[in-house]
Amino acid sequence: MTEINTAAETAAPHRYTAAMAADIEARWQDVWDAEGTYEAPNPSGDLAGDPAIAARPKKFIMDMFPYPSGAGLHVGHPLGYIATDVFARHARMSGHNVLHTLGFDAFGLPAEQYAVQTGTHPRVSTEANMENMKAQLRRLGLGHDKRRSFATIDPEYYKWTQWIFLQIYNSWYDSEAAKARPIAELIEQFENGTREVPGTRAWADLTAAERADVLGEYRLAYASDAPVNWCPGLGTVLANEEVTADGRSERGNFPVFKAKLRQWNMRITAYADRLLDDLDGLDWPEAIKLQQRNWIGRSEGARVDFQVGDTGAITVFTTRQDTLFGATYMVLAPEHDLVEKIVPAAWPEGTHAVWTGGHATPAEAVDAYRKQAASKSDVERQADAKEKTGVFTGAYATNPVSGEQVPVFIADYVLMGYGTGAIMAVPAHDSRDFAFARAFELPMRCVVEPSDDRGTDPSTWDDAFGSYEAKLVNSANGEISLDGLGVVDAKAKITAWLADRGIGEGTVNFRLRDWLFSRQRYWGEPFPIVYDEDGVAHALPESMLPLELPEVEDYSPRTFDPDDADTQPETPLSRNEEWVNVTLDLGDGPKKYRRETNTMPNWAGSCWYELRYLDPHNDRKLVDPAIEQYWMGPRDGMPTGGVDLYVGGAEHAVLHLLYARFWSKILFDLGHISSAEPFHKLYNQGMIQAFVYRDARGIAVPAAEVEERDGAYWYEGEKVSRVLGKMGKSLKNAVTPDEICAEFGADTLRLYEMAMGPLDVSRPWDTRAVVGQYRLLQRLWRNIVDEATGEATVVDTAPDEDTLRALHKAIDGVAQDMAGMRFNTAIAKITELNNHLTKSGGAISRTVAEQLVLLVAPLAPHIAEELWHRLGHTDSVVHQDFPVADPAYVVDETVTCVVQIKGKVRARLEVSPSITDADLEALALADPHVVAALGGAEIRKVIVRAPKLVNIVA
Ligand code: ANZ
Repeated sequence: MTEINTAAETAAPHRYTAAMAADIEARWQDVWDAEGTYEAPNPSGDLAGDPAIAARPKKFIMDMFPYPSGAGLHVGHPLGYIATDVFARHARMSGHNVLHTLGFDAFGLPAEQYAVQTGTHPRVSTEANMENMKAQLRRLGLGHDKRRSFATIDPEYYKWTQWIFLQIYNSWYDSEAAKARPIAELIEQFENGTREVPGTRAWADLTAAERADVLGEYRLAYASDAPVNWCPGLGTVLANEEVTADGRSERGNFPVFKAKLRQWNMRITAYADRLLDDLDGLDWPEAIKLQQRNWIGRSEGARVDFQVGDTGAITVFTTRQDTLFGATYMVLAPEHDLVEKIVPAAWPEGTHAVWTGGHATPAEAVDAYRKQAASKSDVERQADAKEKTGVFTGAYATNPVSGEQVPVFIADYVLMGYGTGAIMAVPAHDSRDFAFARAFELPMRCVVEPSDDRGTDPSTWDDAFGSYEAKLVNSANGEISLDGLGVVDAKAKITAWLADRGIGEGTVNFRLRDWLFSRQRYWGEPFPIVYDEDGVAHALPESMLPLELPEVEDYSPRTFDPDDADTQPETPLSRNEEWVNVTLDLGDGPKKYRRETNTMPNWAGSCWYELRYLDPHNDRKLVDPAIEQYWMGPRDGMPTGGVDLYVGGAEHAVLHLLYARFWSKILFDLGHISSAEPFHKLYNQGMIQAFVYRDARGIAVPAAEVEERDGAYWYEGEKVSRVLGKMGKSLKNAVTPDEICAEFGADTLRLYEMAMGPLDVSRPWDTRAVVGQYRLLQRLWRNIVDEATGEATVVDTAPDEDTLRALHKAIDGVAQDMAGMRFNTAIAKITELNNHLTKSGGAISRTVAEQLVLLVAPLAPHIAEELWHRLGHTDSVVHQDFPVADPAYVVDETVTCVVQIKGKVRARLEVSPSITDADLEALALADPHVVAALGGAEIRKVIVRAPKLVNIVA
């Protein structure tokens, strides 16, 4: 405790102190819980309540829910929770039915890593962590509807996560209708012949396994053997979104390799266009929209076929089909299937020595190069600065417009997972191709005339000329000429020409890949899938959900040497024979099955949790349609519906937000919900940063024990350096909300966090500054309560004009700030009003006191509730109407100020009655009439009598 609580307490037993705050806060939290103060009624169902409240306009205000981490909360974590709470309280006081609650995202790697490190079962450690966090959060007085809270690990919750998985598994994307449809409708089309069955045989002639394979090509959740990101260090595969730009795991920072493993995927690529298009209607920060657009990465271009003798054609994807005449060689990704087919037995006559890599045959060269490429990540392979490597396959292809035979290489700068895994190389106009062509002494042809003065001979250039702002040259054969056209027109012309001849077509390519959906971990939702004796997958019927995660002794992931790419994952659930091997009746009598032993990724549970908040106890549906429609359905300005406000960190720009949007769209298509988007408005709060102090060795020292002296920082007598960084245990600078609540109370903490600056800006924590907000609450208290008796000191006489103006200006400003989430300026206005009342002296009017308390209520709800009751009310402040400003007192009253020069009136100014002498003097001297009258004469003296008179002696 600091010196704030002194002996003065004895003289003033009813002063607002930390002890008093603790008492008030605990008392009201209990009352709120007991009375269900924050419960928001649904229009129907088990959470239906007062129909008059359910008839109000609704607001669904949500935070990104927390992981129950072992470290507990530091003061940075609740910044967003406090902000949504203030916003929700204001919305509630402004006539809305407000849904605000918080659950826990409790499956997944972080919780599991913690369990493994501490040697406790993840359920035990996760539940303990949740209890701890719940207590920490409760202390903050957050107005959550607790009936709606849950954790993603609750079987009643993940039953529906599994159910949604089955919906996705049992649907396909109909690209004509541009929506998901039940797989049964596809089967019907195959059966009755309205859709052709891929391959040569009829549906009726296929075995069950063959049918399953065909359907697997359509299902929105499907198993595939495509190369995946394998992370031996974590012992699991990862989604592209979980791999960093330098090819390592986002969690743990281990190397990630490409490996062919059979894994579950979600066909998110089917939704690429809709995920892009619907961004336009969302009220999200532009930066986040841009990140999603880039991640989806829509590229318009063309596919073009290059014939390889009579072996077949190599299809390339290019965004610069206009440069086709300049394609002087080709490159296949080393893993491309065509490579084996085109490689000849021997090097063709006269093959350039640099192209062979010193190998005796093309097959040998290709083999050696493939091995080398496999050990690199996609990012390493694509690094611009890196020297280009590759090898000639021995094959040539025909450029379809120039008719030239161009050599075909394999090189790691071409990726298998993008476009067609093959490119036409245009070294004169693409930098990577330019570098490669230089290294391998390949020809270059300029087909877009450089707009600078480098000329048209690429052999004299330093780099490719890649600009779009130029005209085509050297691009004509007997049938088509692009010469003289701009890039855009040339593209259109060549694309049509290729399409006419059936050797190309315009196409759109996406960077987005399907979402790798299985993990080799214990702590996740089990898949509701079993395999029969032929290995054919079967969905469990809804009646068998939830499929509970078995209690096991050995839940640890099998991890490997992080650098050993040749390892194979082992799922913890597979060690559990009794659980894995089961006899089930799936409708055709009891049979033996083997369960899927992968688990879902931690993103699954957060893909749809907003929906469950709406109707958390429904055991027949994931959400009742009428209830979903009420809280999230489309409405004016929200054509795709969604949560009214979603607050969280910007780090979730792609992962969680993209996955959740994808699931919403599927559920929407299948008719389960009316909102095609989960989150209408997104807001990213800034971070609370903290100073990090480091000793001479660069090691962080405990921030709380550092002293400031003579402008320097000292720890145990040693000078330390100070920089602003993240807050956290590892940097020894974490401050917990518990400490601050103990020292000042939760209301002070709430006010301080909201007052620190604009919500979306990062700000440094400064424990010494917290006391400022504590003092504000003390002054507020003293303005209303007698510190000797504890009684309210207000009087029933009407406030004076000045006070009315101060009050209504504050009301007006605070209301606007609250709606605009500018809580820092709202606090400044409340402080100003409170100071005005302090200065006026004497008891304040009851109406002023009451309205002040109502203004404070969203920000500091405990002290507001206490003062409200001390003012004689018996109902909660939470449900009072927020004050409304009387416009008559809001407009600034002005007075006319006369400006005289040498005794003559030269100007009249309309000014505020409270203007200072200095401001008034400045205003007068800047007035154009005054400037003109002075005509540059030297000013000898200015006499100011604010607000009415300025006298200038020149
Ligand atoms: C010829 C060309 C000429 C290209 C030129 C570019 C400039 P975005 O915009 O990202 O979609 N490309 C295609 N598939 C590739 C793969 N699997 N691995 C590596 N590169 C690939 O990029 C499309 C361009 O990237 C394509 O257009 C292709 O090179 C290359 F002056 O084709 B271009």
